[in-house]
Amino acid sequence: TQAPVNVTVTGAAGQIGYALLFRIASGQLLGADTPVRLRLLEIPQAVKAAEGTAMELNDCAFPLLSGIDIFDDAKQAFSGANVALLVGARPRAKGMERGDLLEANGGIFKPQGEAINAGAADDIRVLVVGNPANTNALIAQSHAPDVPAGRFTAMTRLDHNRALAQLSKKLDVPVSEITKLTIWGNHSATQYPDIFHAEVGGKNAAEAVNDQAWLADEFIPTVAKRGAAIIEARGASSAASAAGAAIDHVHTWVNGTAEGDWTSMAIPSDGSYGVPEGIISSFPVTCSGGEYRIVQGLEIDEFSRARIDASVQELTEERDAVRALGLI
Ligand code: NAX
Repeated sequence: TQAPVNVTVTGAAGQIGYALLFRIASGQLLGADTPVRLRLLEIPQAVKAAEGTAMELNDCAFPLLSGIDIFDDAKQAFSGANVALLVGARPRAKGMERGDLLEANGGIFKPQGEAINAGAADDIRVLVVGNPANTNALIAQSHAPDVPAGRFTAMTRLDHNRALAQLSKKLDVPVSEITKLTIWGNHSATQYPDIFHAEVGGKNAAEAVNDQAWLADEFIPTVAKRGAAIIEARGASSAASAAGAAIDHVHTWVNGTAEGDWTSMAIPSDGSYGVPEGIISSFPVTCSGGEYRIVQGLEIDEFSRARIDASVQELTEERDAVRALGLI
């Protein structure tokens, strides 16, 4: 049997953590043959709650769960980590300016990047879920100079899955028939869900929809503002769907995309599609052998170009802001 894979999860006592940990422990993150060891990181005030979750995890008697350790120290939590899910973050409080928000998160993601640099395993793969996810990933990445930059990613898979769900409803087809959908840019309201290259049962999705007004006035805003709609309805932000997307992101990264399909991941840009090198922006990617690769050669029309540029502009502004604050 295989040696257990160390999975570090931050924000373990939060609502996404509660939805995520049981799925990791059951084998859905890395596969049904891979034992996992959980390393949970929380702030001191939430360690007790994390211990409660660990009790429940033990009570599930998951055959693949080989142990749980709980920490309030980042260096210890990331020691030996093969996979790191950075979920804990500082939410925007009332009246908080963007600079304050970025600074507060810098105080979390800078030491976590340093801890990953100091002690994570050589094959470490990082997914940042905590918002502002793309820029938090950039902060962590810039403090881990010995880790290949591409190992730091941020989550737009929830946006991708939301777009799949909306398109599936519109065309009355199962999500399993939709391929090659793309989220471009930032995990924020400026994100651009692109269906122009997507296919439905082998046909072009935009042609199948054939409704530009729906695309511009319903589909794109519905996907981009789905998080707010969930809060409005549920009285709490997305948790199980966010956890599901985190599972999907890592599972796809490790196990690969299906032939003829791709997914969306926010990754350090290599300059593809005019996205400035180094910012962590969402792209269409294929995964194979544990590596991702940006899908090249897609034609980007004016409609898409303007939307990609707007989201990328927001990311460069966030990067400039954290740079001015000395966080990267
Ligand atoms: P909760 O507030 O329920 O949980 C966050 C947990 O993080 C808390 O238990 C807190 O104690 C812990 N935490 C705070 N600072 C920490 C630190 N320095 N080290 C370790 N743990 C720390 O939030 P939850 O609903 O679980 O959401 C977590 C994050 O995911 C938020 O930033 C949220 O905005 C973000 N989201 C990102 C999404 C995405 O698609 N990228 C979608 C869902 C979600 O909104």
